[in-house]
Amino acid sequence: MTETTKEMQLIEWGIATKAIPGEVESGDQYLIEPFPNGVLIAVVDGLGHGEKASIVAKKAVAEMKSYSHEPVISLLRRCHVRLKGTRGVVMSLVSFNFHDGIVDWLGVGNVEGVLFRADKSSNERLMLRGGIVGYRLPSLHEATVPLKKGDTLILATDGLRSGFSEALTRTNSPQENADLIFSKYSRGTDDALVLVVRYRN
Ligand SMILES: [Mn+2]
Repeated sequence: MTETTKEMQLIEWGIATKAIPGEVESGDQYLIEPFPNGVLIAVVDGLGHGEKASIVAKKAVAEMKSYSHEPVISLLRRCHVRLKGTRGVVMSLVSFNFHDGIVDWLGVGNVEGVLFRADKSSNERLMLRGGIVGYRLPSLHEATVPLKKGDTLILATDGLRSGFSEALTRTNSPQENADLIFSKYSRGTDDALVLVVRYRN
């Protein structure tokens, strides 16, 4: 067992994604990368769509992969520096810290994030700030909320209509929920991606 395999076993996740009709490559990309006592989860939407957007989004994902243990603000700044001179991306970053039982999260642009409480207390919504990573960053403030077993995170790009989180069904697996949300809320006019991650009981 590698050092961070146990962190991946603490989560269960599902993904549904599709490129805009007529394109093979999608500008919507994601990352799930463990680190000691945690997991970094990110969804990146390259501006525009198709191959050119995909190349830029994959650059951001590759940049974060080696530094998954770092605070989300520093990861976002790394991506900003790496993507200077490109068309840029919007992105949301979520860091699960199992040791402290917290989530740190941060979003620039419009990749929406919702954290569903297993205990059915009110859900948390990721605060998004306007900007384009690689071009112009807003002032960055991460938010921190508690993380408990059974909580479910949903991240979705603007290829899905808002309100997608209403489709979440608690008895479904993350993959079933990703497929359900995608089928109900995908616009079909842009690259689209929804990622569902559950902290196992
Ligand atoms: Mn988009």
